[in-house]
Amino acid sequence: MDNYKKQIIKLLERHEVLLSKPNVAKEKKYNGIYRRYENPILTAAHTPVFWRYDLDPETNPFLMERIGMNGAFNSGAIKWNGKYVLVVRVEGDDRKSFFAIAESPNGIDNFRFWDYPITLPDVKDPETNVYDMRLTAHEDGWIYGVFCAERKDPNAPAGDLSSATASAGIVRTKDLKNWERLPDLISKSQQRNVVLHPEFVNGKYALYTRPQDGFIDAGSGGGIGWALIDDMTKAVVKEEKIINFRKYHTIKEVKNGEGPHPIKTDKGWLHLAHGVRGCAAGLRYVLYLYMTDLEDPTKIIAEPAGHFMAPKGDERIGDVSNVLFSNGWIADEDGTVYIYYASSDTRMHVATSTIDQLVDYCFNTPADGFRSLTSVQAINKLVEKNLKMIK
Ligand code: BGC
Ligand code: BMA
Repeated sequence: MDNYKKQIIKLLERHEVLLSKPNVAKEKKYNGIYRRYENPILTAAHTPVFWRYDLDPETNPFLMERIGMNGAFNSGAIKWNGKYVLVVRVEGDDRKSFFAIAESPNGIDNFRFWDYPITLPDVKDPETNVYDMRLTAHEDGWIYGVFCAERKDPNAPAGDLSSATASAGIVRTKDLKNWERLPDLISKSQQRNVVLHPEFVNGKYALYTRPQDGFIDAGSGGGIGWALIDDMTKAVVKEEKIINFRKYHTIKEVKNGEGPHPIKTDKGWLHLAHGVRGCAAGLRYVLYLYMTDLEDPTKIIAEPAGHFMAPKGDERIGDVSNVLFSNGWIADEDGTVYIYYASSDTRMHVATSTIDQLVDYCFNTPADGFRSLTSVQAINKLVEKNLKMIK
């Protein structure tokens, strides 16, 4: 065998070692709420060798990487034909994001990308960049993907090459292979983090929205919104109300957004969201949970104070440091919840819990009193009760 072939075999073997590495829970760090795992489940290095290398000795005599991958993060998730399937935001070295499917037999390791990334059909006004798809198997029979479609701001002054507009792109599929592109959501404000609720509400589709005045600035509005939509094939936000607000001196002071669609439980809809605050290090993204009423999904019935998960250890560092972001989770029939979260716009991780634990967390973690004093009062109450138990 010639040397070139041997090098290719070595590349593929090393890749296989990475993909098949078993993942185990960090039991020692278990906080009673969820388990983190030792290894990221997906990184740029998990993308197929044949996406990155030209394997032809004629055209690539040095066997160099031709198309570099920069990250694999912010993934939508769905259980599909018994497999744990992610629609991953892959970002190339060229800063363009695209979607690609990776699947695992057990939800915690052995994630493998399908051979080709998803080629999205275009809409009339083609976007520059796409990212952060939320998947919803809707009761209408379609699987929808709602994602952010970003374009250069046509009204930006000459020389400003950074201002952009964000809108919600929409696709649907029945098999995760053929994707039908629908027109982008029409809304008077910019929209990122738009998520389709899985059930009809009053006979209409329901969207969690995140209206913003500008691309980064929430402006006077912001918060997680709610809008009823007549027709997903020409979706228009007519009326929008904020159901989960930003608030001074909380983990969601600057912005917040819905993660994946909420999970239906006996006690209400269980939501996973992200909250953002500004600090000297830049924006800090953390995850939080809240619950809404089963009959009225716009009514908050529980919201624990603070973050549910924040970047820890290696998670803190990456392309955009100090970020945890999640737009995918899977609730299994046995009540296990697989939380797929990304760290620092670089890699994907999984954490596991159960519906019962997450619901208990939501109802029994003290709510925010919004002052240092109220936080101390919450601690005192617990101390008083506990001391009676142990003394
Ligand atoms: C990036 C996103 C980011 C957004 C707002 C986009 O250009 O691709 O990752 O969320 O800007 O900062
Ligand atoms: C956002 C999100 C994510 C990203 C985060 C941090 O606004 O939509 O794409 O993880 O910024 O860069």
